[in-house]
This record gives sequence, structure tokens and C-alpha cells, in this order.
Amino acid sequence: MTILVTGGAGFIGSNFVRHVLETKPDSRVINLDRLTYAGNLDNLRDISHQWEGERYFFIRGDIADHSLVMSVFEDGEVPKPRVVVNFAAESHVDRSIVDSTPFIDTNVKGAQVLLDVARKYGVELFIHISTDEVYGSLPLGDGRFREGDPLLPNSPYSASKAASDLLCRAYYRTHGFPVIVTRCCNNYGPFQFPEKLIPLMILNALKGEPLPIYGRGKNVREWIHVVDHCRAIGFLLDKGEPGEVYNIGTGEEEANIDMVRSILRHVSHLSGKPLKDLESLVTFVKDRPGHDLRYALDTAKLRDLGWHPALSLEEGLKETVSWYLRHKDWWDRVRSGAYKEFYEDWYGKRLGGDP
Ligand code: NAD
Ligand code: TDX
Repeated sequence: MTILVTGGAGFIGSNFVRHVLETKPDSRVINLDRLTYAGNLDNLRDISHQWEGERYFFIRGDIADHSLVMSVFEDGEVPKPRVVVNFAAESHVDRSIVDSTPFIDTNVKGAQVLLDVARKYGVELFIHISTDEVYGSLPLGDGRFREGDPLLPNSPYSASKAASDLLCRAYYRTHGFPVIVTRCCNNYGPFQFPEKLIPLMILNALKGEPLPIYGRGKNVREWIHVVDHCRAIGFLLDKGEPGEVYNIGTGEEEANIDMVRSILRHVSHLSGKPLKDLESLVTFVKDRPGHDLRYALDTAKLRDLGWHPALSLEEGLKETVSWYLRHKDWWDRVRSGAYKEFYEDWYGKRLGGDP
């Protein structure tokens, strides 16, 4: 099986490339990635050393570039993909508030180009990686989103993801094209770009920098270790039904402030830094505009097929903090350049006061 993985140099995509090559011995992976600020070939250095040119192929390019995507299916030098897993996206909500243009270009236009070309070349299965954010926001309490619930996105990011989910639905209904859409909760784990809550808090704590928490930290997220997410996608490659949507989650919810306190506990334990000093870095800042209060998923549909998460949040978080402590070289490189620019622009005023 040759799989075209788009966005394979990003956080979840790189974990998925590794997962597939390690768990499916007869698989080959073509990684198509534009290498935006979030794409990083360091995430796959071990994979390219071991398998480049045999089971792993990298192509730099934009999923919205029609002729480039066509060439992936035609070029004689790489195997022809029969399956597509689309991770490529602009993925950070805060950046979509500053400028939504790249979100439309990649998440909407890019998805349409990929669907079109994949259909033309008779791809047998297309898995589109979407998000719980397309459902909108829940009140605090027990409610959970189910796959048939309406899409009510609140950020430019989630609106662009919802648009691509609807394109997938339309390609299935109109053309009978075999598309599966997955909607996962918040991921954490190795190689996550430190603009997202968990790595941002780990690295700022290690550096003794302020820990910016939006509003009062009461917003709730459901969390999954990235390897459990990858296992679920691998499972759906074999067991998923075309035309269906699957929620992927763990049921493990945390308010942001509690999540940050757990992170600090692990950072203190593993680094020896006094917990009191780390907690003094917590800084409540101006809220994210349109900030969704709570996400939570009903995952009965996937669990009934036989998938369950393997890692608890407690274990996964400890392992993740330990990974960042052991990979300073990786994050030192990542925290320069585009990262720094966005950080100063977005957090500069927030951390200067005005909560
Ligand atoms: P990421 O930002 O870490 O990686 C995105 C990757 O896509 C990068 O390698 C980037 O270079 C590449 N890319 C961006 N635009 C491209 C384009 N036009 N053409 C080709 N490649 C392009 O994102 P992530 O956190 O790994 O998320 C991956 C997918 O999973 C996204 O579709 C996201 O919406 C979805 N998702 C993420 C989470 C989460 O918690 N991170 C949760 C649910 C769903
Ligand atoms: O500095 C911060 N302070 C803060 O309080 C950051 C970066 C975040 N937060 C809050 C906002 C959210 O309530 O933490 C929570 C998590 O924030 P993010 O890590 O930005 O994730 P979120 O907005 O929930 O979206 C994530 O999950 C769904 C991913 O980034 C998306 O790609 C995915 O679709």
C-alpha cells in the first residue's frame, strides 16, 4: 500500500508517517509538504535515514497547486499512491484571527484540489483529518458532540476546516468518491510546534518566562496523545467506512488552568525546578476573541468498531514533558525565526498588562 500523506512534516503528520512505517511493514509513504513555518524535516530525520527512496519519499509542494499535485500521481520516480491522508493545514486558531487568508488557501482550496486530483486518479480511500472545533462550543457540563451534529464553527480556522469537511461530504454524495472524515480532540506529544498550549507552557516554564493563560483559564479541552490519534487513523485505514465521519477522543477533559498546573508539576518533578517558582509564572491575559468554552466528543461510533486509546493523560503528559526536556536542540531551532515574530506580535501587548 502506498499512502500519500500531506502535511507529513508537521506535528501529527510526522508522528503518523513514523507510525505507519513502523506498524504496516508492506506500506510506503509519500510525504507532500509545503514546509510552512510549522513544517520541519527534523521531525522525520530518523525516518529519512532509514527509509528514504525505499519506503519513504518526500516532495516539497503546496496541496493547492493543481499541477504539482497531479505530478505526484504521474511522476515516474515515486510509487503511485492508492490512499491519501490529508493532514496539511494551517492549524493555529490565533494565527487565523490575525490573518485568515492562508487558512482559506490551504484548508479550503488545498482540500478541494487534493480531492479533485485524487478522484481523477481513482484513489481508493481518502482520509481527511478534521477537528472537533467544527462543531462549535459546548457549555460546561456533560454534553458531547456526536458525528451528526450541526457544524457551527466560531474561528476562521474552524470555519475553514468545516468548509473542507463539507467538500468531503459533497464529493462522496455527488461522485461516490470514498472519503472518510475524522474529527479529533486536542492533541499533545512529541514534535508539537510550541505555539500550542502544552508545548508553549512546558518551554516557557523551563525558560522561566511568563505562562500566558487566556481569560481565567476556565475553558475546557479534551486531550489525546498524538500516537493514540495516529493509531485511530491507522485503524480507520482498515476498518473505516467511506462516506462516514468518525470522532476521535479520550473523554479526558481539563480546564486550561488545571492542565497548566499538571504540566508544571511534571516540569518541576523532572527538572528539579521548585514548583512554587514555576507557578509564579502563571499570567492571566486578555482572552482569545471568539474563544470556544468547551469541546468534548462522543466517540461511541469508533469504540464500537474496536478502537480505544492506550495512554492516559497523566502518563502521556509526563512522557511529553520528558520528551521536551530531552530534545532541547529541536526546540531551540524551532523557537527562532517565524515563531519568535508571531510570539512577540501576539503576546507582546497581552503580557504587557491589560488582562
Ligand atoms: P501543524 O501545523 O503542526 O502541521 C501542518 C503541516 O502542514 C506542516 O508540516 C505544514 O508545512 C503543512 N502545510 C501547511 N500548508 C500546506 C500546504 N498548502 N501544502 C502542503 N503542506 C502544507 O498541524 P498539526 O497540529 O499537525 O495538525 C494536522 C492536522 O490535524 C490539521 O489538519 C489539523 O486541522 C488537524 N487537527 C489538529 C489537532 C491538534 O490538536 N493539533 C486536533 C485535531 C485536528
Ligand atoms: O497561550 C495560550 N494560552 C491559552 O490559554 C494558548 C496558545 C492557548 N490557550 C488556551 C486556548 C485554548 O482554550 O488553551 C487552549 C488550547 O489552545 P491551543 O493549543 O491553541 O488549541 P485549540 O485552540 O484548542 O485548537 C487545537 O485543537 C484543535 C489545535 O490547535 C487545532 O489545530 C485543533 O483543530
